[in-house]
Amino acid sequence: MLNVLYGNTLSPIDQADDLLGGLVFGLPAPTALTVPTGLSNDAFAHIAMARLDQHALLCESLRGDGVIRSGQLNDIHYRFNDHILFGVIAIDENLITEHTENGVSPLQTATHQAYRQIFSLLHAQGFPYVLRFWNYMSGINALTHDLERYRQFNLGRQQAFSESGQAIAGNVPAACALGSASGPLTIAFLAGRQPSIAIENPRQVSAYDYPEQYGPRSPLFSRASVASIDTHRVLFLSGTASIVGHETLHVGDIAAQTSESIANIAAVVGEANIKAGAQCTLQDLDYIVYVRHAEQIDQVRNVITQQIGPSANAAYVQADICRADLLVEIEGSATLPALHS
Ligand code: 3EB
Repeated sequence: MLNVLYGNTLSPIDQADDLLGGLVFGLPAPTALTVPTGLSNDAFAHIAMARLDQHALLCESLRGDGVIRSGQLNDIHYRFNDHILFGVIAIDENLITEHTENGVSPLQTATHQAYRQIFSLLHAQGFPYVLRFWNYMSGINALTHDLERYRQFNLGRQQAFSESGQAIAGNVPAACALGSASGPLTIAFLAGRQPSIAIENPRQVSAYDYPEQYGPRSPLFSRASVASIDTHRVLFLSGTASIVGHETLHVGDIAAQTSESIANIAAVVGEANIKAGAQCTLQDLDYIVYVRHAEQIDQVRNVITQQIGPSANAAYVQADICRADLLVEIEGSATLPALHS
């Protein structure tokens, strides 16, 4: 169902019929023309982030069985089968003209519009449960309109969740939010017909309960979700960083931030095992590692090799992280053994 291709994606694959969609990372940003047709369709997000561990694009692709249909609604391109729907929306803030006179930033408005469109599509198509969101925006730490852009994004996201009748605490989807080198606000999402199990981290304050010092509206995501998709179960590990309680730890120390992130991942996977019977180890996940400073990749990789193991399946890209003092963020996914009754 879910696989992350780490190989050289420039060699096309033959069977793309079961491809729902995915995300492609590269710098300059991949386009429909530079991604091999076997690995792309309309439901692919193109993210302007340099891959650090190989001279190849990174492609995270989602596969589904049975008949796959495609659609477009306003700015969303999506594909779906009987069980899941994957979609991508990209909104160019430069084209937003409304609200700016009230001090509402174009990014906040774009985020609000994007999430409203997503929830209305999912309602119309009968996939009410979002399992995972992927959020990418340029200049994520830049200060405009008197507010860091990530915090503007959180304002628009929270507003759209509320207006769309989505929970703003408790059972919220897994997610990541990262800064790209350029390009429009791009949000990918995977939704299903059954709720997933939201997992929190006992070492961390839930993101939806972060205090106001991190912005006027909290981020909305769970630390992981365990989704049942037809006969499969999948663990989606949200972007995980060096945060304990609600505070960033080890400011300026890349090795210690990586190690703390792995301790958080271990805690989240432990919770998933307890709360959802995930039976998952750190070696079972496929990881994407976002590194703020490209030259620090070796230090990050050394810690991952020591703590997860030499065979850790990790791909590395350069990205800005949503707090200026965070140097690394790690996300992952794993297909889990089926539940036996
Ligand atoms: C954190 O733990 C790090 O805003 O959707 C991780 C995953 C982070 C998702 C989001 C933010 C998001 O707060 C940042």
